Amino acid sequence: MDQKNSIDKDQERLLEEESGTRALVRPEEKTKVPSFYKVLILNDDFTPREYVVHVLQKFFKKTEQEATHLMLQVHHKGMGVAGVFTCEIAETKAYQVNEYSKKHKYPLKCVVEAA
Ligand code: TYC
Repeated sequence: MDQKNSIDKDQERLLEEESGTRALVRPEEKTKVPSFYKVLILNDDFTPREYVVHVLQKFFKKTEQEATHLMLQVHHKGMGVAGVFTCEIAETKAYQVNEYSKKHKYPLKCVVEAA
């Protein structure tokens, strides 16, 4: 049983103890924990370094220094985390970067992975 479920059960037991009856009422609105997704940026042999820095600044709001550092990490290690977002935002960022790079005729790619 996961933690959320076991908390629900505890709450149910408390309600029963307080009222001396079986609980018919469960907490109405269950708050959902959002899932997070990483946008990975992949290395390739053709995209210019300055363009990668530009993309990281434009789409991931990195400073020039942060963007340069991440670009070099990706260049040496093969990939890096450009950002962590909820599912829809992560998919949108990756799509925007990939389309933008196609338009500029560079093979730069972003992919989304569960965080
Ligand atoms: N490897 C590229 C080059 O040498 C630079 C680069 C870095 C490309 C990071 C993509 O995500 C990337 N021009």
